[in-house]
Amino acid sequence: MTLELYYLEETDSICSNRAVVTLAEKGITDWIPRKMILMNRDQFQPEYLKLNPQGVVPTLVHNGKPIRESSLITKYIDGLRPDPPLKPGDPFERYQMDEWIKLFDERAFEATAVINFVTKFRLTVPREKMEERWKVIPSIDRLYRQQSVIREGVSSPYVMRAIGSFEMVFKLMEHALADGRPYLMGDRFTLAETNLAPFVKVLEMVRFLDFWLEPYPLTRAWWDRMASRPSMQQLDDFPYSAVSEDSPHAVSGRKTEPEFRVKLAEYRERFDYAFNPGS
Ligand SMILES: N[C@@H](CCC(=O)N[C@@H](CS)C(=O)NCC(=O)O)C(=O)O
Repeated sequence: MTLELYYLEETDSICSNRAVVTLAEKGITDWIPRKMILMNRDQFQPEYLKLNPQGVVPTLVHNGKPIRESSLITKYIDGLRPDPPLKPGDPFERYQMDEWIKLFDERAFEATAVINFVTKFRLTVPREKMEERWKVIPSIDRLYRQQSVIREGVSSPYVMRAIGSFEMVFKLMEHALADGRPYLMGDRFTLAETNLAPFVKVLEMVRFLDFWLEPYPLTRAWWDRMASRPSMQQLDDFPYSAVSEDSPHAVSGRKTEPEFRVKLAEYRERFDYAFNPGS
């Protein structure tokens, strides 16, 4: 079999890292890395568009057949080998895991991109470079989101929306973890973890995670378990790692933190009643 992964080898590349982390958790090492660089416009090369017509990364290619969409890629990877299984055996539990992954796709993906843009991209990438990028961006959703976040900073409505999304995710996690389970699906580490942990990693990179998780101690402990896994730790060896306090993520996150905390407090005050699982 040949297994190729077209991906971004960057610590904050959330969709690619879902695939990279899942491969590591499965113990699959014989995959062929096809590294992409967005700034070089690799994603719009005709050969790549044949594999991924939307021009987004990652794409897994198994024996010549392309598999797209990061969460579907993780499921495909899990199906390549029986062990270790990264999904529950029971059909209802499998549905519950899929419900988590759907939530992460629908809410946490955009929220993470917004947090990354309102910090690192807004404060470290020259505006002219962003303007150039917007001239050729093929998605109206992405264009409006990036422009709003870069131009309006934390006042962008997308930032409040991102806060709301992660607040929903963390409240649901806190509720699920309340019975003492170490992982979202119980005792077993599953694709629910590999589909969320790379996103939460970005909150850590910009130094938002400690204050954001203050009201969510069980979710904090879940993250500490994630952060100690070799599959996650390998991400710190990639370019754009934020281990150093001088990294672009750490510096831009610290600069944004005071204003961001005001927005987080505002959200909690206005919308706290709105979403309380189990109450
Ligand atoms: N829904 C897709 C989204 C993939 C995606 O948006 N990837 C980003 C990188 S994280 C990308 O390729 N962006 C291309 C660009 O900005 O031109 C998935 O989950 O795979």
